[in-house]
Amino acid sequence: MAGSGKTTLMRALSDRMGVLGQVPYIINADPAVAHVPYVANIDIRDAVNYKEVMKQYGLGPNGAILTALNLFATKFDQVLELCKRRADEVSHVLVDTPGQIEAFTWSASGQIITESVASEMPTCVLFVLDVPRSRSPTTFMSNMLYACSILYKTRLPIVVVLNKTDVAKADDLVGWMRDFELFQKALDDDRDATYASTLTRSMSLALDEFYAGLEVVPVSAATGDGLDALVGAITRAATEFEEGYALEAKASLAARQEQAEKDRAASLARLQADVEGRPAPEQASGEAAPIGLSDAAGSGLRTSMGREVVDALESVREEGGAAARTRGELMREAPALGVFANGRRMPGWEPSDDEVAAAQSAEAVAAIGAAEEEEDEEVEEGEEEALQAVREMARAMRDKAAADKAAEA
Ligand SMILES: Nc1nc2c(ncn2[C@@H]2O[C@H](COP(=O)(O)OP(=O)(O)OP(=O)(O)O)[C@@H](O)[C@H]2O)c(=O)[nH]1
Ligand SMILES: [Mg+2]
Repeated sequence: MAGSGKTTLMRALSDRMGVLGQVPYIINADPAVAHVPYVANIDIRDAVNYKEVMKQYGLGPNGAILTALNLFATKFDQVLELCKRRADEVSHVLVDTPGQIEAFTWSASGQIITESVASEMPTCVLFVLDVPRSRSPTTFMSNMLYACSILYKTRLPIVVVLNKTDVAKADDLVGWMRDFELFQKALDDDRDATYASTLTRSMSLALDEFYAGLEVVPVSAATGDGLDALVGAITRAATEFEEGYALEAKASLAARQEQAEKDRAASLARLQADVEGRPAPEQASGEAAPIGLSDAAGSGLRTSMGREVVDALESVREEGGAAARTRGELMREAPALGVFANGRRMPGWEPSDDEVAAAQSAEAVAAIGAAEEEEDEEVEEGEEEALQAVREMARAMRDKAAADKAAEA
């Protein structure tokens, strides 16, 4: 859900995984996020310039998010290749999604991305809810409806993550999910009984058996509470995936891949037409059109805890977290992505070896600069070693580039 703390949770979860000796690899699939508090190994913003998409295609923020995601999805096979190359080093791949649920769950590109990931590795969906904003029975039920729709759409194991428990306890919500009677009682006690609560009661009768069995974990991304339980739930979901979902996924994958291939071709054709200033070919049926939410949706819904949360996050920063981020920095894939929408090289785009080498050495030099600046701050022991490795790598790259240049001359 928008503003429920997905991005903050990514940071907290990856830090915690680092402490537990796991190596998370993070993909940021939100083109509109201004700042990510974690190291994104693959960042959609390195591939698609969202503001440029708004300008070039005359779109509002939500349309641009969707178009940027479409562009990213057309290149997702390359993203997966990058992930696969890291398979031996990495324990988990975490994907941070855009806030508007429609933009991901109900879009063709969201589906392509989810299915592509699920075709390569055990996959589960973390459905993050904002506890302080979900405490009325009606809101709770609409969230359960969302959870069921995600279940229906993705057919993947779902973990319901009840976030911001530092602000409000999640006991009621867990009780409502697990015990039908408790929820009915809450509805009876609801003083704002209206038409909506009658609808809510009917929905609970129909949906209870679907959501009652879902994994649910209360957490606070700000204080780190509940994260070990979340890691445990993710591990169980992976087993569940392998035992059940994978078989079904494999059976239907071929058909879906064929459809995805068609969508991808149609999307490429439209983009090509756009780039060449021709009228766009007709939209293939079944593919999602840009959603029409008002620009203010999302930002207006956000429960902003701002500074306090940032401070709290800093206070739960642990050794492993810092080391995980340093390790993440070593695996940043920015140069391999390139800005394809902006540079108009999207169709058939492939960076040349020289481009990759140049970008990598520029990156390494930038990493040195950043590392040296960071040295003022307290640098943990493990972090120091990793930084040393970055520096050595960068030095070697620079020396090699200089030697190559000299040899050429
Ligand atoms: N108190 C508290 N605030 C939180 C917690 N997690 C996130 N926040 C705050 O909630 C707001 C939204 O957090 P984000 O991580 O940006 O949420 P998001 O789901 O990624 O937002 P979108 O990507 O825009 O949908 C920020 O102000 C965070 O500081 C938490 O566990 N406790
Ligand atoms: Mg976010």
